[in-house]
Amino acid sequence: MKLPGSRNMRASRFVHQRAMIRRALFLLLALCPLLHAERPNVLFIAIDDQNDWIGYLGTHPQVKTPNIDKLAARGTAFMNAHTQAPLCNPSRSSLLTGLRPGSTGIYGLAPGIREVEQLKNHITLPQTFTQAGYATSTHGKIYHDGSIRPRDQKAEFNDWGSKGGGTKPPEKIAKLPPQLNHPAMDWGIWPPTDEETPDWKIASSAVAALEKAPSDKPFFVACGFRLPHVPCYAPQKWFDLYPDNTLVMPLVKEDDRDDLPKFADFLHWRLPEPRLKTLRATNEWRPLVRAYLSCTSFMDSQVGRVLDALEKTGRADNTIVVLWSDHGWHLGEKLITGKNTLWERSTHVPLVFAGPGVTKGAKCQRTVELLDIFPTLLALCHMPERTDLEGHSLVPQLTDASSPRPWPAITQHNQGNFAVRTEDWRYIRYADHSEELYDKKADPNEWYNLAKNSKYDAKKTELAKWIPKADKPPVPGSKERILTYEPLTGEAIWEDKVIDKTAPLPEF
Ligand SMILES: [Ca+2]
Ligand SMILES: [Ca+2]
Repeated sequence: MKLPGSRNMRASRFVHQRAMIRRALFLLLALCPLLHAERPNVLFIAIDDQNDWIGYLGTHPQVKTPNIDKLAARGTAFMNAHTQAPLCNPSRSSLLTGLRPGSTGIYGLAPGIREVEQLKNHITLPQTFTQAGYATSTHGKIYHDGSIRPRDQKAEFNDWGSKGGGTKPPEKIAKLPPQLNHPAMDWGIWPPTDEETPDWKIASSAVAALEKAPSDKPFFVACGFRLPHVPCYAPQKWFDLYPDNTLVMPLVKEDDRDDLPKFADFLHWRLPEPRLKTLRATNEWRPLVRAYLSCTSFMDSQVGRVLDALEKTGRADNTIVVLWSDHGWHLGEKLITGKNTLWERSTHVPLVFAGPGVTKGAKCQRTVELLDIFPTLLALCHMPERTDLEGHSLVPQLTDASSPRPWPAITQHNQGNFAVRTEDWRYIRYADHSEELYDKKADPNEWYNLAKNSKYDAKKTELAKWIPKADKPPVPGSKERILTYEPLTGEAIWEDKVIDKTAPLPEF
């Protein structure tokens, strides 16, 4: 006999079971992001001081980078990517925090991010992956050397691999004047074998991490190469790729600096990097260009070793590879060498993405920023979006390289000095409000500063609107390559010394 209400009881049990199932499904879905197998791996490759002399960019007719070009062919290569800061520590601090230099207040070689009060607890790019349960490791130079104290290291990456120690030749190879006695200012054939170089050791460390990466969770392997940062040393066979009598030298306009505002000098007022005049006087210009190209090719070969190791793991199809350089380097253009400028050779860098979700063999002409790497990786790896990051996901361009992107690329060097790069223009405004403007289509070498021509006033106003509001003074502890400007007195101060504005750009 059926009791009255038993149907109701069954119905209620059924409803209850359904609710349980629904709750379990909901819980499973909620946990899905934590199911590591769902997420792709990341191989994060950084290059130090690598300008745009990379095969796929077509900017130097001679440079040989077959491995980076191969990566570009199996992914989307950015033709117009720019750094946020033309110096290691501020560039890397920006990329890894996802914040512009004007927001971090980091402009010099110190301090590191964790010594800055407002950034102490900021979740960085590597930390995001570490906290999401990835097996994370760093090899070589990802953060600027020494910028993360040992006690803070584990919060960034689970494992810290080889930094890539190297050796010095018995004596300096480059014949520079005694005033240029900085240990890094050297270039030439050294050491005898590839295996003795720092970048070989860094690649080996990253290869080992790929080989032993646990199979039950995704990995994030960061591999930061040191070349072609000075000293530009590579073994003989890499120099053999560029015989001296075949070298294609950078184009230089001898009076190129005559139309620059004086403030342009102050950004690189006194540096260990030699000026072109010194290189010519010592017959070191060609050797430096040759060494830089050779080091780029050697570094490329080590990128190849790491990419080959990734293939061998069998996990390449589920690995996002991103390759970038922290900023460029002049080799005579604008009569200088080194970084610390707001011009193309300092700001334009290689940037390549490859892997799941990335169009193969595409070249994107949009101006993009290194700042975009962080939000792009979050999107590609199905991580929650962050509203505090200042870059923009490149997923639209990785899906279709011709997707529009409304933002220009902004580079900042010290407080108040900005470059705004669109596909057609470069506009520079210095802290004293002096300006430069280049028509990139008509003048790719940035030889003709149009800023004083009133015909371009509207263009300058349009571009200046992109200059970020956040423009912090250098944070406490800032040092090395710090330039400040006092608007009330008009004084420019380089590394704590007032600049004599009537003096020419120092030669050494
Ligand atoms: Ca660098
Ligand atoms: Ca000029």
